[in-house]
Formats: sequence, structure tokens, C-alpha cells
Amino acid sequence: MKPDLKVTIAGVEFDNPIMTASGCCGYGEELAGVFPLSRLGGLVTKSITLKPRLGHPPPRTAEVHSGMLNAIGLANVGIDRFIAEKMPFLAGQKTRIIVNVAGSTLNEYVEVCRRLNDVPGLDMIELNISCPNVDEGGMEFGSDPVMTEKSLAAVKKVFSRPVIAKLSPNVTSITDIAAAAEQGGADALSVINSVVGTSVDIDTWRPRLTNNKGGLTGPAIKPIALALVNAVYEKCRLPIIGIGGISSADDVVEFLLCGATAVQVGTALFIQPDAPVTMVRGLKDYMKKRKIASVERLTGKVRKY
Ligand code: RRO
Repeated sequence: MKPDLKVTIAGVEFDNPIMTASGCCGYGEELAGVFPLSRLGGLVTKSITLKPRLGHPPPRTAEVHSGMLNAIGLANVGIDRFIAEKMPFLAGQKTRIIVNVAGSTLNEYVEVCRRLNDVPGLDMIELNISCPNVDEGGMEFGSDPVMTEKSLAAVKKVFSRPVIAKLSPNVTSITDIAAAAEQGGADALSVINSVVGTSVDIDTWRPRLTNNKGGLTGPAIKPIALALVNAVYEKCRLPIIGIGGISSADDVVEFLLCGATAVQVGTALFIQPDAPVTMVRGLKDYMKKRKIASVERLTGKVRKY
């Protein structure tokens, strides 16, 4: 039996349900030197803003137990250079390309998405309304249902391909935010962005990040992410892309059972850059062993007590 790994999200078909997460492989150029990007279901770019940004000064990453803290501060080349210098390479890859978009104001989100609308080779936008490391925008948008709905509705007016809303775990009710995103016209949801956290050096008494706090990712947040994916799955009809500490094919299966249609791999890439390839292989083996014909049959099938 040849298991079918294809999944469809908002009418877009992916060869398999495993993508790279935003911010963990830049614009894909370096990762393409590790394995052919066609092995991925999709690649999500680092967040793009209207103007180029240098981000926060180093140190802006720190390793902690079972995870990593980051406060990159949205470092990116800006939309003009992204379209001119990065998009031609990405458009030539045989995988789905998702461009993550961030901003400090609603106008910025809208302008970036407007400019992406004419660009060939990208399949979807992932709207980052959940960045924990900037003073304005980001998480501000994604922690208020009214702003969430407004941002989605505004972006949907200027971008004609599907839009994914990337949700924050740092909110009172992620299901209210998911409902607002759906109301605003989101086509899918990415669940979750990083969890706010910090770490302090006890010799210098200084935080390990110049931003003083950052976003926690990696295996430390996997149980949080699984519970939030399941909560959103039960309240909302949109397809879910699960994110949070996925390091093995077993982790992928857990996310699918909790309600994800696909997943993104982030922090694991820093340990094993070809981890997604290992996961695709492992997922196939899991399905073969259990005679599961289509990966889509796993979504939401957790047998709850
Ligand atoms: O750049 C960052 O500091 C960052 C972003 Br935009 C995000 O969405 N999530 C994260 O953990 N870091």
C-alpha cells in the first residue's frame, strides 16, 4: 500500500502535510542546499514588513530546557527586496510557498499584501497577527477579536489568494480570536506562534535576550500547542496548521489527531536541518503499518474520554 500524504487547504493541494515554520529558514536559500525543497509540503518565509528591519541587537536567541527563546524583532529585507531578490528563487521551487506578512499598523499589513497580490509563485499569505517581540502591531492585533476580524477583512480585499491567520497562545481565549479571524474571512489558521517567556543569567543578572523577553518555542511548548489546536478544532470549521515543538513523525501524528490538517516545523530545524524529510518518511511508515490510506483521515480523530 502506498499511503497518500496529500492534503488540501483552502483549495491548495500540498504533496505532504509537513512545512517549515516562519522565521526558521529565512527565504529558503540555505535550506535548499541541505535537501531539495520539493520534499516539503510547503515553505513559510520569515515575516515580511513594508520597510526593511534589522531587528533587535544580539543576543536575540537563547537555549533553555527543551526549547529556545527568541526575540529577533522582525528582522527582514522588506517587501521590495523580498519581491525583487527572494521571490524569484522561491517561485522556482517545486513546493508550496507561503509568505508570512507582519506590520505595525493595519495600513502596513494591507500595503504589503496588496504588493504581493500580483506576484507569481506564491500560494498563500500567512498573516502574522501574533508576533510577541515588537512594541506595535503583531500580538496587539491578534489579541483583540475586533482588530483580528478587521485585519483579515482588510487584507482579503486586496489579496485574492488564500489567507492564513497565525494565532498567538498569549491570549485569554484563542477560540474567540479564531472565530474573529473566520468572521473576517480567513481561509485557514496557524496555531500557535511562540509563548512569551524569558531567562536570566544569574552571574550578570541580565536577561539572556536584549529585548528582555522573547518567544518560547521547541518541545517545551508542544503540550500547550496540542491543547490549543484541539480547542480551535472543536470550535471552528477552518483548516488548522499545527505548530509547536514538532520534532518527529510521532509529533506530527499527535497534531493531526488533535485536529491539524498540516503542520509546520520550526525549532527542530536548528538541531537537524533535514528533520522535515525524516518526518515525511516516518509518517509514511506509520500509515503503512496501520493501513491508513490517506493522511487526511487522521485529522481530529483523537479518541477523547
Ligand atoms: O521576529 C521575531 O522576533 C518573531 C516573530 Br515576527 C514571530 O512571529 N514569532 C517569534 O517568536 N519571533
